Amino acid sequence: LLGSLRSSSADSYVLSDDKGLGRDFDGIGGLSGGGATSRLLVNYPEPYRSQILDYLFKPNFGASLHILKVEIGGDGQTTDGTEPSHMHYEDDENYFRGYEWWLMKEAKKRNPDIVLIGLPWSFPGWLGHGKDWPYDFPDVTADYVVKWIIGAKKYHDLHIQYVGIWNERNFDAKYIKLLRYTLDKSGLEEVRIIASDNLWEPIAQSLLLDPELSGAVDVIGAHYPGTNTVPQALKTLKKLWSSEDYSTFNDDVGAGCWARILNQNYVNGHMTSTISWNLVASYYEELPFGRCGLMTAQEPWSGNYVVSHPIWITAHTTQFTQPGWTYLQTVGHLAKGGSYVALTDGKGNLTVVIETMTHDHSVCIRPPLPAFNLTSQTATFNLQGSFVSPDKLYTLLLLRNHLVNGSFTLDLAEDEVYTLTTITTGTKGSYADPPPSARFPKAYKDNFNDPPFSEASNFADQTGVFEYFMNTSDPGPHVFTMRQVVTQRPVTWTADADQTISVIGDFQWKNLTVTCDAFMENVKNGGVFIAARVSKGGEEVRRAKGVFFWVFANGTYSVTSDIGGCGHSSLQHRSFTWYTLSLTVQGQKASGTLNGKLLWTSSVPVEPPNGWAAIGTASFELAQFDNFSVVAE
Ligand code: 147
Ligand code: CA
Repeated sequence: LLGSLRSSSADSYVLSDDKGLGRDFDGIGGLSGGGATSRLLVNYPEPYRSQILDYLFKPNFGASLHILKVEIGGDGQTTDGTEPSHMHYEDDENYFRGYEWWLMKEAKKRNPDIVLIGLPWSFPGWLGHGKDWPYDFPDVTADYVVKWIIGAKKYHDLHIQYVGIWNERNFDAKYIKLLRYTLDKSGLEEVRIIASDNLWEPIAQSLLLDPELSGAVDVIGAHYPGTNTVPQALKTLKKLWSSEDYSTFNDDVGAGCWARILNQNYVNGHMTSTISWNLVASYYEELPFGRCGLMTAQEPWSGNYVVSHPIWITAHTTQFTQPGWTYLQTVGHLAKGGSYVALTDGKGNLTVVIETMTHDHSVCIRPPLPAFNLTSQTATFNLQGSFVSPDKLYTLLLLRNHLVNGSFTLDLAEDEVYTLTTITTGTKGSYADPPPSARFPKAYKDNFNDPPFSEASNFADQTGVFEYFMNTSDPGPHVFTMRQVVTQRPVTWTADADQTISVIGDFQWKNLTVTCDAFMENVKNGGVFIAARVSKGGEEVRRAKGVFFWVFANGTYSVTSDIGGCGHSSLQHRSFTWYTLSLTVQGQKASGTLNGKLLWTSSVPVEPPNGWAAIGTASFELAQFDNFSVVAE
């Protein structure tokens, strides 16, 4: 490093608190959900699962995140799957569904100070009373959300510090006020409200015009702000957050995006928190936004995971600052491109983060990034104000290198992040390499008898919610099953299918046999399917193609090439009993058996040539599944 110290031709910058400080820093976070982005994480075997959690949350180890934001599951499709609601039905309450409770507890175990945030995307259908809208009965919605916060405390000892309104959808001023009122009267005065997890407007203007609304809201959360805010938002004097950002493939360009926005969201946009969608890419890569997480953990069957570069970009800020620190006013752009921020704990500690990301190596998924130039450069930072008081000599740690000085000069290369800090506890944590990557097993079985979570391993619900179920009255072999439990179309966030579907396996599968026992609880209008070569999930689930074998309670069956397909063939089978369905797809031929007897053979379209296996129902209805198996070539 000494070799890089220069005295001439350097641009100089002041780091000082002479004129006071800037805004309070609120932390860097990751978002699990919106939706089902942590689905596969929970199925990882130990020690890999704990290692992944350490890379995300353990202080002074990896990303060491300050904030965990989670989806308040609402039974609807929310990007990469559905997450279960704590109230599937109006008279139902259960705070042990899904994996977000578990994830929050694991995060808190590692970092007791982690800030927790909840935000709904979809809501269960009953809450809309038949309308695809959560605000006609705002008291019902407020009560529903507050119950989730109370449940977090009561059943998991989790203190939710912030709650949002409706992700990237309309807000309703009356609802926000009612939410504030409901929180307060439930003894949750300290829970703060973020609004509106969309654009800066119209929430900023609404806050300026409505003092009561302004009194209810603590933080303006904007999504993908492109590092900028708007004058009206600044005028509110509220905290400004990038409450969802990043969403970029986690290669080096994704890491560059993350580095640039972590600094510039404050430098340009006065934002004091940035939250990554998503926390960890733990969903089938072929679902929407594959690998758009801070790291990748999408292979619980192999144990393989990848500590991607955004983890270490995060560490550059998170390991050397904490929520409660304060930005200096002396932050800004570098003369030849890039930016620097400085933060202090007010007790003499100082952290400076410098990023020099070039345009092409820091493009995020959105919004478009205007052109800019950046070259390598030499920068001198002059420490002033309390940072040069004679009794304090700062040891600034440039990752592994030390320099002691009242001013320092650095050669800054392109596409780098530099942290200079008085904090000496940071480390680049590591574990031995995880097992090598492997495809999903070609022979796979689940009898659903041994529930590790509320949902079966590796099944990724794309519409509806499939949960472990116990038939206490069943005398036969189907005591423990998996049951589709959503009986009404949710208040949707995106285009859920009209059928329910859970996908599993290797998207590359072409030739395979899928077998599953199924039981229709809807004696009159029920219908179930098993499928192969399923081509789509997430927000495109309505357009899923594949080979679908349906059996209906009215005694008919059908074979279709897409999830919405119709066409019934008659068959005399009894309803209200268990069936064993089996589907074999081989090249352009398919066949189906019912209870072991060949029922049909058919040719199948060339497209799609491959895809997941799946199970599901013909509508939002109760149905059970058991003894699922796949044998793939
Ligand atoms: C966000 C959602 O909030 C997340 O659940 C997830 O879907 C994420 C994926 O990038 O995106 O939704 C957005 C969708 C589109 C835009 C912005 C956010 N957009 O086109 O600007
Ligand atoms: Ca079973």
